Amino acid sequence: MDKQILKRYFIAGPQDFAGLTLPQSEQRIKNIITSGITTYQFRDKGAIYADDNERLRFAQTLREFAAQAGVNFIVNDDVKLTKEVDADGVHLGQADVQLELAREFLPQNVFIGLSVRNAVEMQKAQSSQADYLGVGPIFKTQSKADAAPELGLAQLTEILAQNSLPTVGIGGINLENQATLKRTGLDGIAMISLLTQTTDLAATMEIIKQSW
Ligand code: TZP
Ligand code: MG
Repeated sequence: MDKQILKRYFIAGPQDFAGLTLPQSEQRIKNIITSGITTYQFRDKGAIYADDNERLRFAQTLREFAAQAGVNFIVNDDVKLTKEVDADGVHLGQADVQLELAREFLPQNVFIGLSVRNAVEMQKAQSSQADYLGVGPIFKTQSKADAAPELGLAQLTEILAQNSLPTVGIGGINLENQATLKRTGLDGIAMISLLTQTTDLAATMEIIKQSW
């Protein structure tokens, strides 16, 4: 896996656009996909679709849009959907389907990301079949209700010292702290609210691009 694709990693699903309809969320996600990100992770939580078909069509539309924009498309949690939309990768949490099972189920070229929340998980991840890691939350986040305690910069630096896999940082990343993270040895930053809630997407991306 080319770790360059982790640089500007955007995560979102309809739940991240409160009060918007599905078509409106789709348009917002498309705008962000073409704003300068390198990877988009399709992460949807909760029953927001009329049925499974609507969900599949929504994911498929974004997958095709991302491909045309030259942006990598990763599915959160769902290995079946990953296969159905022919995604570039899947991202798994510690409580999701086992990495080994996902590897068996998916085509060889599909890469697998794994969430790491602390030093113990970081240690274990080193001998796993993960292609890349997502480490966090680094700072306090409003976007994940069941998020683990934040690591903070000192602990992040400490656990990155025992890591040799491509890694993206996540959780509470904003315009003030994103540049600092560059010095921790991360390969990229994963963001929800920084991109979904900005009032000036182009200007926000311009600033991010100076570091990442
Ligand atoms: N996993 C750990 S923190 C987080 C996820 C999905 C949410 C990140 O969202 P934000 O808005 O960038 O803090
Ligand atoms: Mg998960």
